[in-house]
Amino acid sequence: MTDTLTPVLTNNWDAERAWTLASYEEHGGYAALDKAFAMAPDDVITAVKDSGLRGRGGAGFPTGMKWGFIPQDNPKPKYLVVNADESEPGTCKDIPLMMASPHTLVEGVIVSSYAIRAHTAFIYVRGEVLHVVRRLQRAVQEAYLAGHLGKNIHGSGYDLDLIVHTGAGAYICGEETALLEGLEGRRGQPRLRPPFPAVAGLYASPTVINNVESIASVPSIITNGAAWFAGMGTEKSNGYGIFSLSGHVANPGQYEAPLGITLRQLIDLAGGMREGHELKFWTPGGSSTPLLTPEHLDVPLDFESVGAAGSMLGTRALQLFDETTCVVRAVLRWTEFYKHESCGKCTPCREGTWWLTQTLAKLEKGEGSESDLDLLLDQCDNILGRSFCALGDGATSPISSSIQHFRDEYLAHLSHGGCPFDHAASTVFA
Ligand code: L3W
Ligand code: SF4
Repeated sequence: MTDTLTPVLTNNWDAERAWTLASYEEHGGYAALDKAFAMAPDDVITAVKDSGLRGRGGAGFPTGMKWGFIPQDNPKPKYLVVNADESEPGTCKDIPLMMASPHTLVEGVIVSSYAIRAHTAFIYVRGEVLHVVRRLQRAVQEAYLAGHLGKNIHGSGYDLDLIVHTGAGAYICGEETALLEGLEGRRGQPRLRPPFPAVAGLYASPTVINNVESIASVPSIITNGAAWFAGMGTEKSNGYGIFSLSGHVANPGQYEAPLGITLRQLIDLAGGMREGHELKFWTPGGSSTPLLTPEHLDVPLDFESVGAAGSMLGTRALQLFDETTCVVRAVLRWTEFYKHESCGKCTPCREGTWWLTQTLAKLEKGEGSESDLDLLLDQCDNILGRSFCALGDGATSPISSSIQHFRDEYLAHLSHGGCPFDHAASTVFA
């Protein structure tokens, strides 16, 4: 564990015009390319495996292992797709990364595509963030003009085309197979897995899909070596990651640190909670990860420890709420989001998220009775593990965890005949 920051991805974010090719190259950018091209593609995969890098999009699947699943004896083209559809409530790391340093991602795409022997790569960006789309398009154009993309990159004989594709603003398109449906021009709904995309992905060809931060981490691993990356973090959760602090903290923002840092340490680095207030509950990785409380302030923020504490590390979207926030209202707002974003493909999620909002809204207004809490948990039970994709499961996380930790607050709504909180004091979910 550490109480210091390790800026790698965020290192040059404050540099003048950090997003330009000139600035990126001035700070050592694109140096990983020649190093990677001097290696056999399989050796690049081995380096990423040895680094211990695990997917930064929420699930933590080992990146090098995923790349190793690409069947190289399959004659079909191979594709790399970057999942830049960041939409999980509270998650706000990939968009700042792409705005501040789009070339880190482009360089990562080139090295990663070379490793899996892809000659076409896509960055799938959520449609609402036009400023990010424009910045990426400009970076890709600069990279082509400088010979970092296109034919015979750096004289290596390796060719790569990179296409920036915009989504149409559906949260479900962050699910990797729904994203592929969208990329192929169809309605974004998840596909059955297996087959996993590594075997049959885009246009039924072997496809690696990785999160922005995962791919952006690859150049530093190639430049500094697998051992350097593996030497940070914890035994099973190696390296560094961007922790996004939002909500009732003095200095919200991006804090890049080794995995295993605790929320207590991060709050100290962020100047504490807002003055005069105390932490009440928090999400470790966006609203799909079960809520934690001040009891968990010293849990190392790595995949294993957060799991053992009853939640998930997820995207390290640390949303902090102080004692002025009504947990029932917060959970209702998140549940309305899941209801709105449910793609409608499967009944437990499509119908279940509607029922969850009905029951929660009733409780939040202080109507109903204690038995509605059991009804709510029963509704969660009929969604969790019975839905087609992780959206349905995720929708139940804030509800079941809030009842586990804050049952009394739900009951207080019933005895008070409505919400006992002054929402204006909270400033979030007001
Ligand atoms: C080949 C196998 N590939 C697994 C691959 C799979 C995928 C990766 C992880 O959901 C979670 C979700 C959100 N052969 C394989 C294989 N793979 N077995 O490994 O797969 P999986 O199913 O564990 O997770 P997922 O479908 O990627 C991600 C949670 O993260 N989350 C994050 C949300 C983040 C956003 C955002 O805005 N960025 O939406 C938060 O908790 O709920 O549970 O590539 O193909 N045998
Ligand atoms: Fe669609 Fe929800 Fe079913 Fe996922 S769980 S397939 S989002 S309806």
